[in-house]
Amino acid sequence: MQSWIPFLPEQASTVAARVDGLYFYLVGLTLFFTVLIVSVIIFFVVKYRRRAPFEVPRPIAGSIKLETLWSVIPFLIAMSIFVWGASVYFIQYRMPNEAGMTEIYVVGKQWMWKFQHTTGQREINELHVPVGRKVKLTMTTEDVIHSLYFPAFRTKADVVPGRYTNLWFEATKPGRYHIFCAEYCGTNHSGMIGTVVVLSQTDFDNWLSGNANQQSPVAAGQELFTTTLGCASCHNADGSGGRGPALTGLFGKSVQLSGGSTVTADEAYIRESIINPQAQLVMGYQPIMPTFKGQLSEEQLLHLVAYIKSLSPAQSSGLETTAPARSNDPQPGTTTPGASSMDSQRSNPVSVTPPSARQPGNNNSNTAAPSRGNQNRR
Ligand code: HEC
Ligand SMILES: [Cu+2]
Repeated sequence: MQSWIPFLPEQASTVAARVDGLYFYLVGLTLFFTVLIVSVIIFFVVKYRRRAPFEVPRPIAGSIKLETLWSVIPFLIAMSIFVWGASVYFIQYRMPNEAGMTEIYVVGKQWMWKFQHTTGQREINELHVPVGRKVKLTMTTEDVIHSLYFPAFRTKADVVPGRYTNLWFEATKPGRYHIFCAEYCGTNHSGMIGTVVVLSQTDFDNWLSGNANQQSPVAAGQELFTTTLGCASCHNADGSGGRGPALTGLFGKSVQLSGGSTVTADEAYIRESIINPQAQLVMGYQPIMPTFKGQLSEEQLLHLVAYIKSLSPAQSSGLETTAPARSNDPQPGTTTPGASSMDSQRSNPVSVTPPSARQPGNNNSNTAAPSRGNQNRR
């Protein structure tokens, strides 16, 4: 299809052909009706042209048969688009709940894409993935809304401040394909591009081992948890409880909240528990956990989430990309972290976070707007 008309990017994922099929159906329908209507217009213009200066046309009383027909046919056509579209949508956006998916963490930022593999390898504006394996992306952004778009895979999803979204794909052809940001995000939006490099499984394994000297997200999260942030003074590092609840087996479990409601502990819930612990109090516990808002970068938060997930045997969450976040905080990206960390000290009788725990890279957390000033930070 690609070769004779350079109309669409290469089809390089399992959903690409389905998306294109739907697309061609829509284009075909549009062409068919355009041609039909234009021909009928021309035909009628000629056939019913005025032949005499004072000609009066014959009145038409209407036709039930005709009216039913021109209601029912468009209805069926519209429904066929709906059913077909919905089925492709669900295949594309429902996260396959499979063990052994390649997991990748994504943080968008004005104006770059940062990727991290579960084995620790970091990449900027370049992403290496294996062919023929399902890849799950867990994504967020440090500043404004961006949208991660892989044209050759026919898939894209927004990344939203304060929220995790997910995307999956399975590449079918080794090669190099475009990555775009598909959401206008400021001056250099058009430069927020990259390359996804699809490798055979052996090449991918080689690539991974060639870049293997980096700390994995789980290890980084564990370090934050036990030493840097002192979470372990309340939640024991082995996962058993202390002043705070046990975190072993938390991920995927449903949690009883103090209001009596329950919530499933997914990535968004864990993030919220760290950023805004008072928002959803676990039943039977006092609100003594300090907020860590403004003290952690999105990457560090992802590392903590990865570590807490690793304390649970079943890893895949089945989150959908469109799952709404439960955040009570409408725009965490634009709050003033300095002010909230002052709050945290007031509402926090047992502050266990020494000032030195702040990462040097995060000192900017005292400035209000994270976007403009720090674009060269990392
Ligand atoms: C001062 C003690 C304390 C510290 C320090 C602390 N927590 Fe907590 N944490 C608690 C308490 C108490 C709760 C239960 C009440 C609540 O939900 O806020 C809790 C709840 C949680 C929950 C939700 C648990 C569940 O069962 O739903 C998570 C996740 C969590 N903490 C992670 C962390 C992380 C990560 C850190 C370090 C960045 C941390 N905590 C630091 C006391 C603490
Ligand atoms: Cu962008």
